[in-house]
Amino acid sequence: MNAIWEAVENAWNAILDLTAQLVTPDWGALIALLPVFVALGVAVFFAWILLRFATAGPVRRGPSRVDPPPPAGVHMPGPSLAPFMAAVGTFLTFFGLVVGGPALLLGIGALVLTLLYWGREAMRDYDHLERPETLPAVIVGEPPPGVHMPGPSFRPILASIALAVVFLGLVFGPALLVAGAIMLVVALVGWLLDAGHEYHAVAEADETGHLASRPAPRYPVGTLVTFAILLLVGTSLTVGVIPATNGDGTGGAPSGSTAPGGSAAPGGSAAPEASIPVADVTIIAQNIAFDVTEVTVPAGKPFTIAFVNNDAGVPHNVAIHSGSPAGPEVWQGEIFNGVETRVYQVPALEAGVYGFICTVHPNMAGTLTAE
Ligand SMILES: [Cu+2]
Repeated sequence: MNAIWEAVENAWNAILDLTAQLVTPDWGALIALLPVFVALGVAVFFAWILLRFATAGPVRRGPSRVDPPPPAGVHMPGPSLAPFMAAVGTFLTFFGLVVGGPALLLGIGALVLTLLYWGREAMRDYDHLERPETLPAVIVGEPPPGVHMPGPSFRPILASIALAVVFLGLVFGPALLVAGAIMLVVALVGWLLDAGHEYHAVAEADETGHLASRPAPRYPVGTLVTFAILLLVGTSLTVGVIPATNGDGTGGAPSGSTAPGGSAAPGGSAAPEASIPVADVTIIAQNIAFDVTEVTVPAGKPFTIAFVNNDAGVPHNVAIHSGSPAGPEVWQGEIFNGVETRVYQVPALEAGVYGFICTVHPNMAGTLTAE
């Protein structure tokens, strides 16, 4: 009896092991195999295409292809190498854009030549076609029966404006990108609705036999105003008129511009004051000198020094020496070029009197008291 029971249990475990591989597969290994699956799919697709070709019946029954004659009054342009040449010219231009220098001139020259060739070919075609005076310069009134012309539309223009803003956003920042995306959605949805109306009108014309052209649209004043507001908001957010970014970037620029002209201490130090981060002590370096010669810090616990280097391109730092500026170094802050502000994290100091100096310029010195 026990033997039978054991056999049943073994069989059941085998079934469980088998199903476990299907229920909880090794996803990592499967994902690593994805390229193989894709390659298999591609191979199957090509095999299928090949099979279709092999089993397809003869398509060309005559000895050679017969060109269908175009209807009267319709002229088909002949075969032309011009598009291929223009493509080569465009490629050479882009190649020149990448490589630069004479290759760019060569590429632009090639493009212009190919386009001129195309234009000459088109002119020859036009001259050969019919004498200009017999051609109607402008189609007056309704198009010929059976031909439907889509009405005029502002949508393409609106979509191009939106697309331009999207590209600006890709260059300048997410705010403009979002504004551009909203504009694009507005323009494209409008376009889609127009196309829908057009389609329904054509379908209706199949019944009635008459299709009235859509009237010229009004100027899209509302949409344009919306676009303008979106652009304005997006630009404001990007430029920083509406504060969304931290003030460090904008604070650094004005202090940099005042530093060269600001020989007077108040004028020079007043500008960056607004952007100095909160710290236990603030020390400003300007004209290769510290603005203070005595600072007091809390003893027995870590503290911070906001160090403002207002000398453009000049390296400064703050280092703490025991006893006096000439004593052995206790701690050294990182040396960096101006104009920049950094907050030093200084480890706890025992109560006492220390000296602080700039490691690069030891004449910049002062007394630091920990208490
Ligand atoms: Cu210095």
